[in-house]
Amino acid sequence: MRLSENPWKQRASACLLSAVLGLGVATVAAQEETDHPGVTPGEMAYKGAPTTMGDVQRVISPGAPDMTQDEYDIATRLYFERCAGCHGVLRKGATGKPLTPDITQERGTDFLKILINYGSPAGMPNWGTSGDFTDEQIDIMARFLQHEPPAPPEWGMAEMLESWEVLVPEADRPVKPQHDYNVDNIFSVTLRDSGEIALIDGDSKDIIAVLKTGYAVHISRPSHSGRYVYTIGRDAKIDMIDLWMNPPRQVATVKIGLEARSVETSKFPGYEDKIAIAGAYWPPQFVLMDGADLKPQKIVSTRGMTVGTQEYHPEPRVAAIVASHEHPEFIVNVKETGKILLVDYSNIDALSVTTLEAARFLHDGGWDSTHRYFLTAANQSDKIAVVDSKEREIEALVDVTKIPHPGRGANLTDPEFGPVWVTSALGNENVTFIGTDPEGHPQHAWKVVRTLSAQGGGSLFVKTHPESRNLWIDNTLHPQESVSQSVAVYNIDDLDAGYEVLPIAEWADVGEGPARVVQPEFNAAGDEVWFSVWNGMSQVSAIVVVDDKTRTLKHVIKDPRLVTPTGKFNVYNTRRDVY
Ligand code: DHE
Repeated sequence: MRLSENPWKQRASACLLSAVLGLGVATVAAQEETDHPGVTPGEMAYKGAPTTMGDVQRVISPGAPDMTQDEYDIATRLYFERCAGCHGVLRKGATGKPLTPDITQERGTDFLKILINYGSPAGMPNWGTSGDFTDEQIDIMARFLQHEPPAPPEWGMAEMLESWEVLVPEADRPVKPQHDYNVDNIFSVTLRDSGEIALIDGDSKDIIAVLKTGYAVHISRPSHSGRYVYTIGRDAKIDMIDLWMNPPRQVATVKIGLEARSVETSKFPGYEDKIAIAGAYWPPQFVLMDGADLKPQKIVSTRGMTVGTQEYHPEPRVAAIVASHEHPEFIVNVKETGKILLVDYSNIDALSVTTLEAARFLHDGGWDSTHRYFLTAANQSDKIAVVDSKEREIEALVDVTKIPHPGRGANLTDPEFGPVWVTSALGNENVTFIGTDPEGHPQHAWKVVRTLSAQGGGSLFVKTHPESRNLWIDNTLHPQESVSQSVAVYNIDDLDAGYEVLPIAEWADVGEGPARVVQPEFNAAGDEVWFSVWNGMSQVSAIVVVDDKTRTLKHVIKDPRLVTPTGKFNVYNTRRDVY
């Protein structure tokens, strides 16, 4: 399956009906003239790639309007493709409001139709007046939402084992690299819409291999040794790639659910490369696997109570996962419950999981420079949770501004405040510095010590490197082209001087298309920074390599095989958590 031709047209799950509850018709009608009030097309494309969920069992609910089977199938598909990302597969509410029959039946078909048609200022797109949904689709959707939500199938051990394949057994793999590439400087690049990754040699900038992987791979994580790369598709398919083979290729694969975003491998001394973990969006669970061949060992459900109000949530999705350097543990973010799990893998048969209470809608995050503290965004709570991985406790919950989105964040030494970890934000232009040195700078630890401005909101990723004096900030989802197609860069030694803007997409010269610039990533030496110029599927995309010291263009990688590149993962920096 392929994603739509143009990711910016996908209007995916952008909080459809997020303001259904409580909005009057007059307010709605007032929005008629604007296209997708409150949400940029970039944000919509970001929030919801079509899901890969399969068929579901039809549920007919008392009190809900009639539907034919065909209508039900259309509505189910539309809902999973466009709404589930915000409202949840089971419609219990995620970052969008709940849409369960007790609420929707009270509103009624006509009210729901108007809201779907016109949208709302709170972020619900005007699906009808924008031309995305036909009148018929709106009518079907308004009736569908009044029925109990259908649940996609579960995915347990039997299904995992069925999908599990060892393509090259460990005994048949090479005992040393079969090529001369510098493995540590290989980049694994997500080719989002073609269901592939590209392995690019960081030294020559040549494409070493393009491999078919899961659907719209989300991230790549190398094993601790750097020999293997694990990729996770949005369809929850993991591919394990042996970088020592010539050319590198998959040696094992398994599907751990129907939707997923995270994969990681063990890093604690004595367990390097031994255990892999992946987290699913659906079913809500994580699974531990053999690091050498992905054989699934233990599945753990994340269904349970939320922090704070302690309400049951039926689909808490697994977001970022990192491997602890202090204990044989994985640190697992559970989005909807706001809990962070410490999963001790030293005895998988008597698995011990410690639950830390953070804040709701945990998303992405990364380590401080000492690799003791894990800082992670609770993005709808506008907080950064800090986990002390040594003491195995929450160290702090730091208030930040609207929708922090760090990726893994950036570590640098602030001239005034000492070691800090930095995040940018989706919701505003703030680039927030948080002190991370409780020993040397206790007065600044876990406080926002500095706030810089990026070019605007819509930023997804920041990056620096211990060898660099620059802090790079993208603005991928900014509505203005001149901003989303360029990056801002600050001099770490003179932060007050403001930022310089580099026209990355212009340098790539890719012709027509949104050409959004996304995710700075350094090479192993820390003297080059790579950016993806992310265009539509039938348009030209590119990777732009910038000389970090001079901030000048060094190289443009353009190749018909580079379809919609987004995330790039340098083997050395990713396996060593350098950022
Ligand atoms: Fe991501 C990381 C989820 C949309 C590019 N993204 C992550 C992580 C999660 C996540 C949970 C952390 C993984 C980890 O560290 O273990 N992303 C989601 C979504 O739920 C969301 C909002 C919508 C969706 O349906 O997937 C989403 N993400 C996107 C995009 O549209 C991006 C920009 C392009 C793409 O490839 O799809 C995108 N996400 C990335 C990248 C990372 C990431 C490049 C890793 C950053 C890093 O430096 O580690």
